[in-house]
Amino acid sequence: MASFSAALVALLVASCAAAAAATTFDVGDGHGWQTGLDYTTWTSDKTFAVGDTLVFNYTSKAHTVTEVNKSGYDACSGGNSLSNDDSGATTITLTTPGVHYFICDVAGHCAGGMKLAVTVTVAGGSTTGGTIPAGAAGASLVPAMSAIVVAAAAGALVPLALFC
Ligand SMILES: [Cu+2]
Repeated sequence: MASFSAALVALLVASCAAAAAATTFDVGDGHGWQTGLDYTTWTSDKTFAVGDTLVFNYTSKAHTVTEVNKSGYDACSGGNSLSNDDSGATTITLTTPGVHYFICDVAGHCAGGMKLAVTVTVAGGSTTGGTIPAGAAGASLVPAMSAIVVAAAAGALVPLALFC
């Protein structure tokens, strides 16, 4: 029984770590935040969840990272910005699900490609009525659920609560 318990604990720890894992995305990867890139293409193969972080790297004062609403994004207007930074290294933690919009508010830069829209899903794969991409979200949920079922069967709900 001891070895079974040890295995169970290891499974729980691994599951909790997987469920809680947040991803840090370097916007534009090695290219950073600049004109001439297509950030729609950059996001196309990525899944963003609540708790993930976006890091924008650029020359300080040369660009801004301005969070806007959809109309600001569509019009390339930072007039009603939700946040704004031009420090050169802007870190944005995605704290709410839905679509988040970012532009560069330097004249001409948004039109030149510096606009980013990311669709943020609820971590763990539950849905709030939206647009969960198939695959990635569910894949992390299933092992976590399995661990909970196993833990319940073993009467280990108290340790589970401690670990998560
Ligand atoms: Cu710019």
